[in-house]
Amino acid sequence: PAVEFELAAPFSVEYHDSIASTNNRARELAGEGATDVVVLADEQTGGRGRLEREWTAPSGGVWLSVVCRPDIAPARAPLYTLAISVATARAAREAGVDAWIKWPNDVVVPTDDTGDYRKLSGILTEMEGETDRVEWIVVGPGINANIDADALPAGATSIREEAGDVDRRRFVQRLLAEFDRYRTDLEAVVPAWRELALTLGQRVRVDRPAGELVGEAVDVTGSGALVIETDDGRVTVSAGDCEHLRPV
Ligand code: BT5
Repeated sequence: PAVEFELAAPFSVEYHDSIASTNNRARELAGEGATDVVVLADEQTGGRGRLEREWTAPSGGVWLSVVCRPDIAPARAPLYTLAISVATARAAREAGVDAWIKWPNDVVVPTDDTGDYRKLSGILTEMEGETDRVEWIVVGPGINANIDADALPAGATSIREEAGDVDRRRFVQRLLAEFDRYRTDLEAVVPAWRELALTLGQRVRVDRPAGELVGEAVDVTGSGALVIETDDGRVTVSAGDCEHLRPV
């Protein structure tokens, strides 16, 4: 059964020991008109990644989804993903992890200086709305917190593996405070994001429905799209068009 408690104003929290997917529950609440509600779970049995991929979410993680109803155009919604990745990376750093952001939606820990990394967190952002106005946005970060690496897919890491267990309540508190600060000051998101970005300056390969792209990641635009310098000039890729990005 869900337990409700106050965590970080202005958010109220609905906590579940186990749930299929916090994003599914948050979408349900969003449909009922809820706002500033955080659905938080210890374990997910049907966690979702982007593009219908699976998200492994055993007990000990921080699996949460925030329901927001901002008065913004849908084109600015990716800034919510960047904002929560900034908040996640900062909270992870405070827990002692060498956390960096990999565009568009991962928080990772570099393994060496070749650009290789392990994934600590991923974000699933979903929304509904008209062409000119967002109805609701659900921002769902999943963070491998107090979990052994062998309970996670290859290429993943956790706060436990990197720095030892974290107080999850404090971690969530910190994450939500940072997120709240940036969602109310969207202009500050991209500058903050740049400071934490592993991707900028890297030579990357991006898989898109329109085909593969190789070049140097040079910047993000004001709406969170990645600018890549290719042999044929600069190309901008939105998060929605990115199936996969890896350093090459
Ligand atoms: C993501 O998708 O990275 C978004 C994950 C969002 C999960 C959160 S948890 C709270 C909320 N409720 C949900 O149901 N979802 C959100 P994507 O970029 O598609 O990456 C998915 C890929 O990451 C998978 O195909 C695996 O390769 C890998 N993966 C799966 N589980 C992982 C984990 N726990 N840690 C690291 N990598 C993982």
